[in-house]
Amino acid sequence: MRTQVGIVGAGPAGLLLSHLLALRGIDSLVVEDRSRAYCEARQRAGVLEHGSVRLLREAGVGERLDRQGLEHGGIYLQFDGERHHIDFRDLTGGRTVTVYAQTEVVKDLIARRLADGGAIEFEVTDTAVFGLETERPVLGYTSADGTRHEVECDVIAGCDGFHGICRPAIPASLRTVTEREYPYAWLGILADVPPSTDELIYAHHARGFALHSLRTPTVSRLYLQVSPDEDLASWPDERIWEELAIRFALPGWELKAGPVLEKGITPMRSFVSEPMRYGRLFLAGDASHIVPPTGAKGLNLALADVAVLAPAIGALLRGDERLADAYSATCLARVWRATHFSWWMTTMLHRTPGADAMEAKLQLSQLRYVATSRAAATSLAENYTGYPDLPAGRP
Ligand code: FAS
Ligand code: PHB
Repeated sequence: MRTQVGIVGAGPAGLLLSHLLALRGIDSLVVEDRSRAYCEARQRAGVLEHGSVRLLREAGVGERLDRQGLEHGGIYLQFDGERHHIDFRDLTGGRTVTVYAQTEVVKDLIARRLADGGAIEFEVTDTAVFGLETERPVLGYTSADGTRHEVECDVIAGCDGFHGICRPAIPASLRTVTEREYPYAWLGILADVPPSTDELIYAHHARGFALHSLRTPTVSRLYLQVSPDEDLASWPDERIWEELAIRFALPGWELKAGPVLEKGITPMRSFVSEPMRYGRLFLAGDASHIVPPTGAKGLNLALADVAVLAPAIGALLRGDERLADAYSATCLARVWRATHFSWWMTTMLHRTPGADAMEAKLQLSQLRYVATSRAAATSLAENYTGYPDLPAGRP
């Protein structure tokens, strides 16, 4: 078998890349080890940056996003018994974010690829990539029916997430990993209850961080800081709602509770593996970098990587390697900006277990500065809505 671009992973990065390549008349094959249903139901991100919305819209896959996405003009920061609105529109000259779950982005992209006759193989096993230093790299996998395939490609895109096989295919001697694990995690719930807020609330509290997000006008998404080794079984729904109510408590405001549809614990780390290219292998998204979800950046970084990768592959296949040579540096500039912002939001809002009194005092001072200084609030708004903005133009 043969294809121009072999793509490992049918998450947002792999699926959008396949679509952007198809818009350029470039054929690809996506191989995914999970089922379609699993990929479409996997609860992850919820917020799209201004540039991501435009990218999906310009790529012709934004129709449902425009109908069902919830545009938000800001967020709330809550601390020390106060809740402050950070007005993105006012601070950034009109930029906003849109609440539209990653599950919906994945559904839209899978539907469009299949409608366009795109090749996606779900439930594969034994994926392997080799010959990466040659101009004919090979993508190997065993399809769901047990058939072994070795597909000759011009390029391979490693879009297989943090636990994938592509990053390790780059020789360790050529990889630089910079990482930090945080001493806390997020316990997240999806709840069948209308949100108690119009926009997201990021709450600093002595007992730990809490986030009130949402999915639709009738479904809420909330998170609370727990320890990394927390036992989910020790958090029955009632306890979760009680703890959230404590952390969001504000006179005259009430948190509505309801049936919990899903719950899970997500560890938190900052992780960057450089470079993002090795010969004819290009990494995109979580395969190369992970950010703590406090800055709502992970999904947006994945989309931004492939917005750079698609034209780079197009030029490479026409014999012009300049964009491909610049791919890693171009993406890493944005990755490190988002990594810093996500670290800044995380360390400002989370209570480090065993920290001294100084930490909370410094955090509260920082939060008050952001809530009262236009310059500081503009920095948060600029980064949260997406900095640098994705360039407009052909996706
Ligand atoms: P993905 O991990 O989404 O996709 C990789 C795909 O590759 C998966 O479908 C996987 O099954 C497949 N794969 C892996 N190995 C393979 C192999 N050997 N062969 C074939 N296929 C293989 N980001 C936010 O912005 N906000 C959040 O709230 C948030 N919450 C998160 C919660 C969790 C539990 C996790 C893990 C991540 C969260 N993220 C969040 C980050 C997340 O949204 C990622 O940034 C986003 O999924 C990145 O997309 P991809 O790079 O496509 O990777
Ligand atoms: C979400 O809605 O899942 C979400 C929103 C903002 C974040 C993290 C997660 O920072």
